[in-house]
Amino acid sequence: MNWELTENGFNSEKIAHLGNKFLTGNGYMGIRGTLDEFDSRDLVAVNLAGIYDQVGNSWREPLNAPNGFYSYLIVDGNVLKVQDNAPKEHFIKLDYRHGIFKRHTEWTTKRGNIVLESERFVSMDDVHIGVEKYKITADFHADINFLTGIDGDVWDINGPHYDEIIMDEDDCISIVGISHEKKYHVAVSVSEDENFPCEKKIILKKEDKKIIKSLNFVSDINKCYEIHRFMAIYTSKDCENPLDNAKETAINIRNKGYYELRDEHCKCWESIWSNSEVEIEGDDDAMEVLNYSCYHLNSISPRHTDSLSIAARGLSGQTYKGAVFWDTEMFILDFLLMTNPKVARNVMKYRIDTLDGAKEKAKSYGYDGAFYAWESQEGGFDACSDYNVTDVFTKRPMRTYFKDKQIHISAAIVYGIGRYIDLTGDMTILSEGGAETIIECAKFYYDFLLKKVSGGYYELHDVIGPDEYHERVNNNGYTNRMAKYTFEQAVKVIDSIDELNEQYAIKLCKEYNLKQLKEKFEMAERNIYIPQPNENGIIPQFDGYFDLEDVSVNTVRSRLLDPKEYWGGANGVAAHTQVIKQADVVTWLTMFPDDVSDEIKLKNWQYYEPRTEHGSSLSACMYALLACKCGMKEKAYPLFMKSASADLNEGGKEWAGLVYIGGTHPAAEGGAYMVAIKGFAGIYFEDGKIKAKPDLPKAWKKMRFHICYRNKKYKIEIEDNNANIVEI
Ligand code: IFM
Repeated sequence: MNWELTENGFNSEKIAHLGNKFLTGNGYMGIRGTLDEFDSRDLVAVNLAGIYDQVGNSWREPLNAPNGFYSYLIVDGNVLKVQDNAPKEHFIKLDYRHGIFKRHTEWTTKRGNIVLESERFVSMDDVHIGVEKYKITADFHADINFLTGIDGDVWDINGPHYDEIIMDEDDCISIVGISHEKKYHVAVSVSEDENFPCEKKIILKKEDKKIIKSLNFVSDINKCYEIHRFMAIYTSKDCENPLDNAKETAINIRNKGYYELRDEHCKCWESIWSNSEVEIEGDDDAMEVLNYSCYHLNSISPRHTDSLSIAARGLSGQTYKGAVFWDTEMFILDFLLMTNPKVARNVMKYRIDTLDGAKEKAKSYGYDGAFYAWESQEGGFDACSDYNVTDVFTKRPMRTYFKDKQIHISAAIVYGIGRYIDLTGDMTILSEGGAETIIECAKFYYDFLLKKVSGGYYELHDVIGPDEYHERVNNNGYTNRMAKYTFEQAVKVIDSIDELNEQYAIKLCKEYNLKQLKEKFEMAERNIYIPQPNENGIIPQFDGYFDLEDVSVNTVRSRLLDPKEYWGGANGVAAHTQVIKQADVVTWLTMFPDDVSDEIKLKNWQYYEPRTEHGSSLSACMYALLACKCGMKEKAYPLFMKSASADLNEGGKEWAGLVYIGGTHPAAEGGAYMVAIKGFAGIYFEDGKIKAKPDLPKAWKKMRFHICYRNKKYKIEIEDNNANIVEI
C-alpha cells in the first residue's frame, strides 16, 4: 500500500484544503500542511489541544502557537516564496505512515536553478517538539540568505489572542505569546544545528511579531546544504515556566539530532500502527482511504494526558471553536477503544471531569442533573452561541437552538461510558466519577420529561435531533431512545453500587436517595414514549414529520436563493419539508438494531436515505453501517468511501461567508473505521467474547486487523466471510 500523498504544482486556491489534507499532529499540537514561507494569510496554524482564549464578544477558540517553522529564501536579492515567485517545479508529500510532511521546490533565477527541499514532523515520542530539515542546492554560486524564525503573527478566526509577544534570544530564539483573556503563556523556542557546512554569517532580526535569523552564505555549485531546526512548545497549562522548558528542550533535542529524533518518532508510529492498521487485499483504494482516516485519528489522539477529548475539527485549526461535540462518543470512540483504550479512557475522563460544567448548564435552564455542552471547551463550558449562523440575506445573526435543544448530547456521554466499560471491562471509571455522571444525566432527562396524563406516556418536547434542520420538535425518536438508554444505565449503576470503590459508594449514598432515584428512572424507562413504525413500517423522526412536504433533496436545493443559505431554522428551505440534514432515525437503528426487525430497518433506510442531504460529514457512515446490517454492502460501500475520503477530496464546505469553517473531519474518519470493522467485518461483542458476521465488499479478498478487547489484543483475519480471531 502506498502510504504517501503527493500534490504536484502550486495553486493558491488549494491552500485551505491542502492545509487540512497534509496535516501532521501528535495529539498535543497539529500543524497544518502549509509551506515554510506561508504566514497567517495562508492559514498557517500550530493548533494546540485543550487551551482556549476569548477576545471581546467573539467566540472563545483554541490557541494557535507562534509558528516555529517559518522560513524562506532570498537568492541574489530575490525573495523566493511560491505565492509571489512561481516555481519551476513544486510538490508536497505526506508520509502518513509516519506523519512526515515534505516539500520540494525548484525556482529558476537569472543565474541558475535553486532547489529547496524540506521535511518536518511533530514528534510522537515527545509531544512538545517538532523538527525540520532543509536542503538547499543551487547549480550556480548563489548568494543565499536563508531566513528562518518564529512567526508570532498567528492566524486566528477571532483574534488576535496574544496581547503581548515577548522575544528572547540566546542559544536559541524564542517567542512567548501572552493570551488576552486567560493570560496563558505560550512559549516556542527554536534551535538549529551548530555545524553548518560552510562559512556563514548570522543576522538576527526582530520585525513586528517575528524573530528571524538570516543565514547568509555563497553556495558552491551543486553542493547540498543541510540545515536542521529543533522546535519546542510549552504553555502555562503544561508547566510553571514554559519559556524555560521550551528553551531547555529546544537545546537538548539538538544534541540528539534530526535523524535520531526521526527514528524515535517513526518507532512510535510503528507501534501505533501495530494496533490500528487495517489491511484489505483486493481493494487498494479502500485500504488507503481507510488507513489515511486512521492516520488522522492517530494524529489527534491525546496520549499525553489523562483527561482531554478530541475537537470536532481535530487539530486543524479554530473552526467549530475547537470544541468537543457528540462526534467523540458516537463516532470516534469505537476507534479509540479498539486501537488505544487508554486514549478512550482519557476522552471519557474529560467528560467526567467536566460534569460540573454540565450541571451548571442544566441549572441555567432551570433543570436538574447534567446537560452537557453542545460545543464543549475547558471545564465543560458550552461555546455554542445563541446565534450560531449568519443569515446570508440580512447578514444578521440568526437565533439557532443547537445549544439549548440538542439534549441528546448528555445521552452520548452515558453511551460513551457504557461502551468504554463494555469493551474494556474497566469498571474503575465508574468510581472515578462515571457513576455520578450517568446518574446526573438521567436526572436531567427525568426533569425534562413531560407526562401526558391521558396516555400515561412520558415525552420529550421542544428538542433538536441529530438532523439539525428541524428545530424544536417533539419526540425526536433518536433523542427519546437515547434518554431511555440513559435511564437503563442509571438503574444499572445504582444496582451495582456495591461493586464500586467503597469510599465512592458511601459518597454516592450520602449524596443521593438512590432508592427513590431508581424508582423514578425505572418508571421513566418503562414509560418514555418511543415512536413506532407506521402502517408502512416507517418511524416518524418526530411528531408531525409525515405532515411535512415530501419533496426531494434536489427540489429543496433548487429553491435556494443563495448557495450559502442555511437550510434549517425557522425560515430554512428544508424546515417545512421531510428533507433532513443527516442520519437521525437511521442513527437510532444503527445504535440499537434489536429495537426493530430487519424488515423495518430496511424500510427506514430506504425511506430516509433519499430524503437526506448528507449535509454533515457525520451522515454517510451511519447510513453505511445500517446498510451493512440490512445486507446491502453494495449500498454501504460508496457511503463508506465517502466517509473515509472526507479529508482527501476537495469540495467540502470550507467557507461560510467570510468565516473559514473547513478543517479535518474526525467523526467521518471514525465512522469509516466503524463501517469497516463493525459493518463489513461484522465485529461485535457478546458474552465477553469477540464475534463476527463478516460480509465483505466483493473486491475485498481478505481483511486483516488487530483490536483490543478487555485488556487483550486480538489479530483478526477475514477471508471468504469467515473470521479467524486469535488472541496475541
Ligand atoms: O456534531 C456535528 C453535528 O451533528 C452536525 N454539525 C457539525 C457538528 C460537528 O461535527
